[in-house]
Amino acid sequence: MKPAPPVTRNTRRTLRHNCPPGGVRSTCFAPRNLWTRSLRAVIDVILPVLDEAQAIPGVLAAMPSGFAALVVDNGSRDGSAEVAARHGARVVREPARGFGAACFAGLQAARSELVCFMDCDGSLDPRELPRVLAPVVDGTADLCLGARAPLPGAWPWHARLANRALAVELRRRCRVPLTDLGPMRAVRREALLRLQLGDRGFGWPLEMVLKAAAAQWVIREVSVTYRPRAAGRSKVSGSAIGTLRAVRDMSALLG
Ligand SMILES: Nc1nc2c(ncn2[C@@H]2O[C@H](COP(=O)(O)OP(=O)(O)O)[C@@H](O)[C@H]2O)c(=O)[nH]1
Ligand SMILES: [Mg+2]
Repeated sequence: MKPAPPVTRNTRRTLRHNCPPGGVRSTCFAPRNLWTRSLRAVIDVILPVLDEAQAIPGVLAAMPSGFAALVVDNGSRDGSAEVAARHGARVVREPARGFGAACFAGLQAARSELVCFMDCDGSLDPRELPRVLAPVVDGTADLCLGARAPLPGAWPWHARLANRALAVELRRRCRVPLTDLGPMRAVRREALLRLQLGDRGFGWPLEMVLKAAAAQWVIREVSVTYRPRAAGRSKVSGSAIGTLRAVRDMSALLG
């Protein structure tokens, strides 16, 4: 497969201008009856991992039946890949660094018709995956996100504020009905590949929503519990460097 093109100034302009003027569609591209068979298929769950050796066993143990963990590691130094393999996950090692690079590698390696994404730090409960997947299965959404309902201490205030502001901006620009840009997601694999996401850093989650909206996908969200990470250290919103990188990558997409 050809690598996705980088996000250029032109792509950004296209993203801005392609947001549907009348807002998102209310009927999904996928016909409803098409997905009934997917309920019986195993769903690949793409888990980007960077130094999560302590959290991985708990996350994998909570994976519901019908969902298969696909861990993508690109640079862990704590043996995360080995721990994940020992606990039953399929492991992909991606040489290119970056959060988006890991998500993209997982998407390419996945085999199921529908795929899910989630963080692997114990902050999200895999047992909530079926609820996030359901709108895609029943054909009422092309992309469904878990909107995080945080437990005390789960979310640094600055990250929560930034996320809400981003969701407001998305609603304003693209009329995407989201309150949060959450990491637990469900989507059709081939459709997502066709969106040709180009960001390989922390802009990946935002670019997914922007391009989905531009393609007039039906985007929905369901509430999911957000807990403090089980162990280890935050690489994104809980770290100054991670936050700066996320702001840089997302700002580049919003132009
Ligand atoms: N493979 C990979 N995973 C990453 C990278 N950065 C973050 N992650 C993973 O992405 C998920 C979210 O990161 P996290 O550190 O929890 O960010 P936070 O939720 O904003 O604090 C976790 O599963 C991390 O291990 C990266 O560069 N590569
Ligand atoms: Mg986290």
